[in-house]
Amino acid sequence: MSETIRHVVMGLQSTGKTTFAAALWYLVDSGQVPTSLKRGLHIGDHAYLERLAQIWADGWRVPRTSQQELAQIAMNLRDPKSGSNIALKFVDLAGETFERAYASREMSKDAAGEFTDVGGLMLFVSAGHVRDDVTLLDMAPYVGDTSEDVPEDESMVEDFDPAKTPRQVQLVDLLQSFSDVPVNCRPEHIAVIISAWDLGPDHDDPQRWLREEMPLLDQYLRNSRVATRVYGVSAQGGEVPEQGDETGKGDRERLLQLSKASERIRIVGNGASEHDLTHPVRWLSGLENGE
Ligand SMILES: Nc1nc2c(ncn2[C@@H]2O[C@H](COP(=O)(O)OP(=O)(O)O)[C@@H](O)[C@H]2O)c(=O)[nH]1
Ligand SMILES: [Mg+2]
Repeated sequence: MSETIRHVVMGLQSTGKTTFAAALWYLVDSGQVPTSLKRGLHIGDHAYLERLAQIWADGWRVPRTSQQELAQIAMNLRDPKSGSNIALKFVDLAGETFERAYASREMSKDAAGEFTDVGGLMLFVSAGHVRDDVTLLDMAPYVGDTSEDVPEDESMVEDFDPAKTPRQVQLVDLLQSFSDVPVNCRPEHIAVIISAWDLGPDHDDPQRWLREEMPLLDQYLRNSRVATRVYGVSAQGGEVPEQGDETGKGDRERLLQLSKASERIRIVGNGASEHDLTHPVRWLSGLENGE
């Protein structure tokens, strides 16, 4: 049997990774709509994934995951055309883990080990986050002359908080430092997944979104030797409430009316068919050539 191709899913907190895992599992498990990859060999304990997929199918937000829980998310997929087996592993950089690593340049061996010898990387960012890279230069036209405003009182100066570093800066730093020893994360392909695409722009060009909203990350990826693609994904299909919140806010009722829950899912870019979340995974695996 052919060797398993291994990919890692990563992104800062709250970028839609768990929701994507739940929707992807539901999609391949239910077989309601055609997908390029199918559910693969059974690995590990699926109970947790099944629970997440059920919460997703019932139209609730997936619960926030602890670091331990997320480490359990692993999924096998199979390419029916080539017979290849593909393993997807979801790694959550718990806010604290990464903030600490960003500032201290230290990371646990276990966490770092997840990124060694990966074939492809799925990198999550969210279209639902407000911009976090406004600088003093952007603000200057609105605040007038600040050249005299050097604070004399030390208590006026705030300490540097790595958590407030713009997300794209953290991601570029992460990709750059992980590519080197000791982590040696050198994927052949990177698929950038822009989640919450339903909250995103009024166009359907995820490449353009990345260029306009995260220009630093965009430039970094363009100038790297790694083949990169950008997809926009709405794994929830809209805004849904926390489990048990019956106030009827958001899009839950509309979403529940669709007879096939898989049809809530939307993915755009690179010729993916409307609901097929496995499209980027197949490309990451180098299985798209020769079609
Ligand atoms: N509108 C919308 N929100 C989403 C979508 N996917 C995830 N979210 C929201 O984004 C937040 C973070 O999602 P989650 O999957 O927990 O992110 P994680 O921390 O990366 O695992 C949650 O509030 C989700 O409800 C989507 O497709 N559309
Ligand atoms: Mg999560």
